[in-house]
Formats: sequence, structure tokens, C-alpha cells
Amino acid sequence: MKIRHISLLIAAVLALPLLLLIPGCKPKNISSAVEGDAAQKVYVAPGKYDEFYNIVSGGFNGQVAVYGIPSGRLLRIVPVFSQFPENGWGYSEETKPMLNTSHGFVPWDDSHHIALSTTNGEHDGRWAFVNGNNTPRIARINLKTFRTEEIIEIPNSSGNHSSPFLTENSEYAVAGTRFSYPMDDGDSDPDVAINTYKQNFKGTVSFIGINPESGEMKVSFQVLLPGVNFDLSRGGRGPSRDWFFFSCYNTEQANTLLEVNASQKDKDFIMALNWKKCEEYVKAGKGKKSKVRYAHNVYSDKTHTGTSTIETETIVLDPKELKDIVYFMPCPKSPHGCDVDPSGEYICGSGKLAAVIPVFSFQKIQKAIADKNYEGTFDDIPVLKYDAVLHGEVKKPGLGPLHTEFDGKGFAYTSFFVSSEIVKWNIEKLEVVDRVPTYYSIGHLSIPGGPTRKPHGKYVIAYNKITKDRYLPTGPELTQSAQLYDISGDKMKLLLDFPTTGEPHYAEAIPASLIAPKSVRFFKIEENEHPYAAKGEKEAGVTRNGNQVHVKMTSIRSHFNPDNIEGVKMGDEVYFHVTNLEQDWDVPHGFAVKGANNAEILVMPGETCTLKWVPDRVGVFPIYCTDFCSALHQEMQGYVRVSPRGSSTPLIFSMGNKAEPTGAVK
Ligand code: RUQ
Ligand code: CUA
Repeated sequence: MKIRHISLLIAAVLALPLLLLIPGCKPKNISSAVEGDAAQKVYVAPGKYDEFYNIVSGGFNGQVAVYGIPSGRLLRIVPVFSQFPENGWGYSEETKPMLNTSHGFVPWDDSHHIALSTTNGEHDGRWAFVNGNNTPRIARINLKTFRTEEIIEIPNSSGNHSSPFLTENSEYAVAGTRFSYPMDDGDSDPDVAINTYKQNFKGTVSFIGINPESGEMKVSFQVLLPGVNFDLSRGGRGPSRDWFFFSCYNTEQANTLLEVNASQKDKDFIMALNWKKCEEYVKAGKGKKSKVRYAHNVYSDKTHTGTSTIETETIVLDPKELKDIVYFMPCPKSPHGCDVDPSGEYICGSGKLAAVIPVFSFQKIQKAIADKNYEGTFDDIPVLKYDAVLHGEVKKPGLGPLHTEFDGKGFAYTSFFVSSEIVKWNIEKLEVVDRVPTYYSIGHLSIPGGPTRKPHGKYVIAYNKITKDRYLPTGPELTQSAQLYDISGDKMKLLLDFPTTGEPHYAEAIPASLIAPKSVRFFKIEENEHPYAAKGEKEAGVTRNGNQVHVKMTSIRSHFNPDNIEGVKMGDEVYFHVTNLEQDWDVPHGFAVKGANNAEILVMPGETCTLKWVPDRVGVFPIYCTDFCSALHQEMQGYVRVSPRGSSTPLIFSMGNKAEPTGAVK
């Protein structure tokens, strides 16, 4: 009897951790967190549109995903830094140059942060910028087409994490290097011992100028900085619009076991940088030239083709000589997020290991600079006194603060990774007014318009790092997850969980009304300047140039022209330049050929895309359309005959002819 009791007890104790993981044992407040009308608030009836576009980085998938809010429905995946076989991005001849870098072709990356263009600090619905973290790059997506139009590599950088945050009028996107490293431009010798970090490693922040009309980017200038880790950043706005703020960790300047060695000091830094002053110094010729190679890739909507140019020079400013461009402010402890409120007056640092959220005052920063109220210098850069620049601290807000967003009504919302919650607090009074749990371990959070002067408010969306038991299990790898909360009242209310692809880091949501009316429906065929475009079936044809065979092919419901091709030989490279002749919305045609070891392509109306195919054997190979385009989609097919090397089969092509067979002459 006794023994049975003990074994039951042991069984119960052993089961306890498991019990905690099953849905019945979720925290009590989960059921109360979802109110009775939550379903109604996120229900977008069939045929109705969502109120917001939510543009979400894909993390390690190197892409960007677009969801509707409040429904959480996935609308589109925009390939950026990663090849995407679904539509041939990075596989088609036109898009391969977009993934070129000074390291060669890099068809993947890790994208963390979205920045939507602003005018006067408000969303203008023109472009979305996103960073490539690993091989430093910034991409620009045109929100008329939801396509990546430009990718620029960031030279003199290693790990483009604090990027691509924007100035108020999108004059610049910023790119701070996460990893400091020995400079490797033409005038430096980067072959140094790793433990000489303190002497030899440097950081940089780059300012990527954005053309106000076309959006085209260029590396305008860079600022050389002490070797620390630059983590996140925000541009100022309103009174602080000339400034940028960056969180810095590893001010210990450790080069190994950072989890211990970079967690020694009680305070690291937020760096305040005056980009307007930098601009003036560049104009006055105070920059030094750095010889460094980086790729600049631009996709043209006219030629439907990307080109990659290798640039060879940047201009670098040195704050050791230009004394009034950079200041450090002490910030407890290992700060991650660094966020500016809509008024531009308050800057909050989120110290991952801090027990408070410090809020800095822009006015006080200006006064401390004017008064030279320094506590010392760090690598010759002035460090302002903490008390002199502090508006105040939010005490005991939670554990592991990461990022803060704003609702425009005087409240800030901070994500807490360790305590898995969103905490709402009053910016002026620094008082916590509400908190809600997240499931689980929230990273970024986003309020529509949260980083602008005029937040759209209404919702906060949590991007969680751990999903655990929230969805049906799918083996060891689980879906990533976002959660939507209503913030229209005093208290935050959980409305919806929705799964996300890749790992969502930052996201921005924007009212649909700023984008939907401008959305491109198709490309005008008469404006197609692709060199191999066939703007009508009469222009279709096949030509040979040495071992290159160029097929100018058209597609229209429901045939290709030509659809019979003979005279291709082993050793040939065949380029299928497919022009979609349709001039109507939502009628793409696909193209695939058997044995192609790149991808299929998906061609939008009015566009030309090229698939390169090197046949590996003699025979007759089918081609077909991969997008179900009409009732006769299955009939949209053809054949390519491949003959042996040196065969005398003439190069012929046709569509709709019952041509006489041409026998191979061996
Ligand atoms: S980060 S979870 Cu790469 Cu933006 Cu903070
Ligand atoms: Cu064209 Cu199916």
C-alpha cells in the first residue's frame, strides 16, 4: 500500500514538467486574455480586404513575407537575398546579377529588419528596405510591384545588423557593423591576431543615400568607429531628426566567449551620431577615400533585367579628427533595442541584462554636449554623463527587454524575452500601466507606424522566438509565430496567433490604403525593353550564335510560340527568353523544361524572363507552362529536340504547323 503510494507520487513528480507543457497547463490568464469578440475582430470575410499590409522579415530564409492584418493571412513571399525556385528569383538570367557581391554569387542571407520609407517621418508607401546580415547588404523592394529592385553591398562592414533604419525623409538608410574587425580595404592589412581586438579591430557605420525620386541607393559616406558591437539603431525625428542613435554592446572589446566576457561592465553605450554634421564634413572634403570593392545591383522594370556593377571607393570620416559628430552615452547593460519615440525627444535603450529601461532626453543630450558634461572618453570619443542625459528609468519593468514601439498616445510597449511579455508604460511618467504574456519569448514587436511620427496604432504584433505547443507539431522543426493584440483600449487584448515563415525579426505594418491603389497590375508590353523580348508572336524565333541558342518565345493562353524546336545539339547552351504577351491582371505563365537544373520561371504579363538550359543528353524534351492559366493550361506545352554534337539537323522552329519531319543526318 505504502509502496504503491510512493510510486504514484514519484510518477506524479516525474510527470510534472511534462504536465507544464501540455495545453491544459498553460498560464491561467490565457483564457481570460482572449475575449469573446476576438474572433470577430480578426475575421476578414471572404472577398474583403485586410486593413493593413504587414511586411515581415524572414530571418534565416533571406526573404520578406507579406501578411494581412488583422487576419494574419500570408499574401506573398518576396524573395530578396535568397534564390526562390517558385518564381525563378536568383535562377533566371535576369535576376542572377541581383545576388552578386564582392564575394561572388551569394544566393542566401539572413534578413532581420524592415524599414518602410517615410516622408516627414510618416509612411509614404513607396519602398521597403531590408538588411542582409551575413554578407552585408541592403535591399530595396518597390511596394508598387512587391519586387526587389535593388541590392547594395555594404563595404567595410561585417554583419550588417543595425540596419536599414531610415532618416525622417528617407534621405539615408543606415548600416552599422555588428562585428568589429580589422579593416580590409586597399590600405589596410587585415592579417592580424584575433586577440589584438582592442588595438586593431574597428567598427563602421555607413550611410546609404536614397534618391528621393527613384529610390536608387549609393554608399554616401562611412564613419570609422571604435571596435565594439553595433546592434540596433533608430534615426531621430522632429527635433532630433539630424541624429542617429545606435546601441553598442561588448564595450569590453572581448574577442572570445562573449556571453561572459562581454557582460562584465554595468553599462555599455548608446551612440549618438550627428549625420547632418557628417554630411557637411563630406561636402567640405574632410573624408578619406577607402579603396574597397562592393557590388551594386539594380533591377530595371523596363528591361526586366538586373545588372551588377562593382564599385571601388567610399568616403570615410574619422571622429578622432572630426570631434563633434559622435558621442557615447552610458546605457545599462548590454543594450539591444534603441528606439526613438514619435516626438523625437525620448530615446530608450533596452539592456538585455538590465533591471531598468533607461529613457534618454534629446534636449538633455544637446545640453550635455554644449556643456561638455563628459564622464570621460572611450577611444577618444566623449562619453556623456549618464545622469546628465537621462530623462528617467522605468523600474523593474520585466526581464530581458529587447525592443520598444510607440502608439502615439504617450505610451511605449517593450518586449521582454525572458519574462515572455509585452509591457506598456507611460513615457513621461515612466510608469508601467499594463502587461500581457506572449507565447513564447518575444523578440521584436511592432505597432503599425510605431517607428514613425504618426503611429497608426490599433494593434501590437509580437514576433516570438519559441513556439513550443502553440500549433500542431510538425516534427522537430515548428512553425514560427506571431501574435496580434488589440491596443485600442487601456488594456492590451490578445486576439490571434498566426504562423509565419522563416524567423520573423522586425516587421512594419502600413495601412492598405497607402499601397493598394498604386499596385501594378501588369507590365505594358510596348514598354518592354528587354533585348530578347518578342512583343508579338511574329517576333518569336530561334537563332544560333556559336554554341548559344537563343529562343525568343512568347506565351499567351494557351500556347507557346514556338512550341516545336529542332536543331539543338549536345554542347549547346539554350536560352529560353519567354515573353508573356498577356495584358491583363493575374495571368502569369510559367515555363519549365525537363532536366533543367536551375528552376522554373514564372513570367508576369508584359515581362520577359530567361531560363538557361544545357541539355545533358540526346532526345526530345518537353516544355510546359507551370501556372494553371486557362482551361487549356494542360495543352500549353511543346518539345525541343536535342541531337548529338556535330549532327546536321537544321535549326528549325514552328508553332501550329504540321511540318515535314526532318530526319537526323548522322
Ligand atoms: S534583432 S530580437 Cu536581429 Cu532585430 Cu532583436
Ligand atoms: Cu500558361 Cu498554363
